[in-house]
Amino acid sequence: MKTNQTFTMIKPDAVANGHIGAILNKISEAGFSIKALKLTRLSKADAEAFYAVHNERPFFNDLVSFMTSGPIVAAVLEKENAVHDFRTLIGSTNPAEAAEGTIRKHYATSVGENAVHGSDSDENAAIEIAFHFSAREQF
Ligand code: IDP
Ligand code: MG
Repeated sequence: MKTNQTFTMIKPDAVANGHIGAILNKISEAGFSIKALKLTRLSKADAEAFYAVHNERPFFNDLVSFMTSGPIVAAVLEKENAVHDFRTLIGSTNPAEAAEGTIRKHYATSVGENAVHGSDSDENAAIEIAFHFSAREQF
């Protein structure tokens, strides 16, 4: 399994608020290279499958409806210790608890509408990358 890649989405809130460029810039400045990238939109079935681990949580329906509310940017990012370092770069799930300088501190509006996704393990990064990108879309 690769340990130098992670998967991210710029979520519908950040896309709608015009933050795609600023967030990609922050990602590049932090030393990640982009190995795959697309503007796309999740269907309800896509969002339910992607977040299946949360399907018993009280916020699940809100999460699926938010994640399907508009386009997202999906990307594969590469760097040493990609999963860990990207979680540090995005900050806590709740932007009120996110550290200064993190993407969520700057661009998230609430714990639900929190601007970006980042994989939480190498295993999930591989699953999430395969969910969104075919082999020929990855460089
Ligand atoms: P993460 O995105 O930081 O890994 P998770 O706990 O995996 O956070 O939750 C997945 C997503 O579900 C969050 O990014 C957020 O959009 C949403 N979410 C998590 N907790 C809550 C909550 O308490 N209320 C509303 N939405 C939540
Ligand atoms: Mg998570």
